[in-house]
Amino acid sequence: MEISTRKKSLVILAADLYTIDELVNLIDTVGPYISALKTHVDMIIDFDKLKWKKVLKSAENNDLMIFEDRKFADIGKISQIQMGGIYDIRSWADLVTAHRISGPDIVDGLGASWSDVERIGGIFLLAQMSSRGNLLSSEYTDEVVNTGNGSPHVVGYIGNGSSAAEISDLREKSGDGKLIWTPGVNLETGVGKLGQRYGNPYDAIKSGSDGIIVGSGIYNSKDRVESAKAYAKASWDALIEREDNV
Ligand code: S5P
Repeated sequence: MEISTRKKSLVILAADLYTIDELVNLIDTVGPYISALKTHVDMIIDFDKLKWKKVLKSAENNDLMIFEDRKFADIGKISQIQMGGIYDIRSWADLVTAHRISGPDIVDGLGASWSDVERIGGIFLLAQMSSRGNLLSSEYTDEVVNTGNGSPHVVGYIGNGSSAAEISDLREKSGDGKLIWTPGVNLETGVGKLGQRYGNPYDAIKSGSDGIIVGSGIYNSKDRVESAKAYAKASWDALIEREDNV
């Protein structure tokens, strides 16, 4: 939120591109208008630990936290080990996503993996999803919030950005102590590819989201800078209006 306030942007960039150079180019282009960088490191076809440092450097230069959207889901002990491995996520990610499906201990496993390398990081638990037909029921969301609100490792929740009603519901359940970040937002709302659903970024923030996760809406647009600015403005205007109404 401090970075968001400095940049007047609640945009988390979903940088879903396939090569390190493309990624660096995208970050350096829209960096000033976003507040965090979301990666899928296992999508990168030319991953190399040394070359990856270019991405980390670019994120640092642009004042961005790094959010690896690995969606960990295994038992606590295995998730802890998976934070290492070939990508060594624990050594560079500030934030990661995790499912609550295997039980509450996954959050301690992930927390321990950062301790293993003397770092601290935060977890976003998937409380809702934007894709149609997902199995994250309202009762499941309750369990996610129970775990998350009771854990110092969990800094927030992923909510369904395509539905203002679901975001309000999640905000009511989670209270004010955790962040809600929402994918499934696009200035052109509607249906995306392969079951992705979209809602409006302004509506998402007005309903209680603290960060909009935007991918194709920025990297697929003809003018990435203008597009990133438009998402930043929509998100910031909505936050100001929301806080004015409190
Ligand atoms: O429910 C979800 C959770 C996530 S983290 N729905 C999602 O779409 N995401 C992620 O958000 C997804 O992995 C992708 O990186 C991004 C959405 O991309 P866009 O191109 O649809 O904006």
